[in-house]
Amino acid sequence: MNVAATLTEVTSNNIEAYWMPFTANRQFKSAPRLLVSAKGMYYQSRDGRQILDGTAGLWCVNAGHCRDEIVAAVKAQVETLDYAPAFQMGHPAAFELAARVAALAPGDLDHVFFVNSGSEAVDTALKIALAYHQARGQGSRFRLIGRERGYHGVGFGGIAVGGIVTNRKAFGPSLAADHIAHTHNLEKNAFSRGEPEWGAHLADDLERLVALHDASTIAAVIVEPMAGSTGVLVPPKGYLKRLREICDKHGILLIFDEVITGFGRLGESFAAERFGVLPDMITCAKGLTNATVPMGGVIVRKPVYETFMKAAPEGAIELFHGYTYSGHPLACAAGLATLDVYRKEDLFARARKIAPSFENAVHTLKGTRHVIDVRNIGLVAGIELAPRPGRPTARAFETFLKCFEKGVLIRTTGDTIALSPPLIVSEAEIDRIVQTIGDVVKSVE
Ligand code: PXG
Repeated sequence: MNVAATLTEVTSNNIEAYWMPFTANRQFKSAPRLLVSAKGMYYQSRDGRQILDGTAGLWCVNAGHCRDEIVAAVKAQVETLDYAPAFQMGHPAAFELAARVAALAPGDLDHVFFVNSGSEAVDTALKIALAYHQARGQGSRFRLIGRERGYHGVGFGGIAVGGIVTNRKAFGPSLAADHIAHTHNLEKNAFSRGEPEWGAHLADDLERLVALHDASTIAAVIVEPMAGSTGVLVPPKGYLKRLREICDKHGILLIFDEVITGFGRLGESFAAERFGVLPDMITCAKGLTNATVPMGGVIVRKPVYETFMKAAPEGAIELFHGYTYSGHPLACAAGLATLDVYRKEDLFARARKIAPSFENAVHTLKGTRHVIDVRNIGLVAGIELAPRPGRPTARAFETFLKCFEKGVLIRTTGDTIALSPPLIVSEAEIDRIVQTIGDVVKSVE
């Protein structure tokens, strides 16, 4: 047992105060699952078990846990410069990290606005889109388009364009938003490997919204190039290209929400590169710092940034937006060290190389009781189970609990198991994850 881990105890006296996010609080607190340390591919649980991480935390620890180089960089930074004001002041690491991220991003995506999470990245990108159109005299473009089943975090902007009903229904009306159709279709695409053949035409749904609202009212379209949280929806072949074309035709900005897909998850630095489609903005977070310190960013194409620089009077602030912790020194140190690890170990290429083994392994679950689909791309897979009659999500959640008991961390969303292991995962670890899921799924009712 790690000594530090024993210092703080969760007891019946202190378990109540923490209101846990996206968690069934009452159920969790009756039987807590606690992690106390981590290294490489493994967590250690409070009861001293090694837990194989099949999900890179929450899709974020792409280089594996507690990497020495990243830990050392954060330690050195906190001893040197703990904080610097983010407005009208700067510190060198923020500039260096922005330049490094811009160099990784494709095309002329070469300016970076730093934030502290994926949700803030999304809200920032949406605000940039609205202000961009205003700066070039098209202020009537106030509408934002997302996609059914989309997840863009939990800010008011993100839930306006998001398409997951439970995340929106309690929070009232917000921004002017509408949604194109999602791309999920089991009849056509079940058990596809990589990008499904069917469905490029679903991008044309954007034309329906243009006809309904008129292009002159639409500022931007935001989609996850591969939808993660909703249960791993891989874009159909040609779909994203078509979306790009329709946006271009109507002067609409295209935003890729790459909070999950950024930093190697699909075997390239960004999904934009993987799919050969250049959006106007990319939102990122998670893998940017290997989740060691919270950080997100919006990567913006040169003409968008230049529009702001040209529109504002000399000496004026060009964008009235920012956070106390934008470009926080610790996050920047973690980000720089993380990008060094990715480069030194060529981890994006490693993900690309091991992806076929991962694909083969997850598809061995085809034919297992309850499994109605397996889909995958890069180091992501979705294994969809038939819902238990009358009790949707119960079968998948029970699978999650039993896998955890067997020492494997998976993630479930609805009735889909989502896998996204750190990019350092070995073939043997992939096999163990898949084998455990297979055994458990067979055993649950
Ligand atoms: N956009 C996308 C595409 C995301 O996946 C966010 C924005 C919000 O990021 P923050 O940092 O504000 O949480 C996300 C986050 C899951 C899961 O298991 C996914 C996310 C977060 C937690 C769990 O599906 N994605």
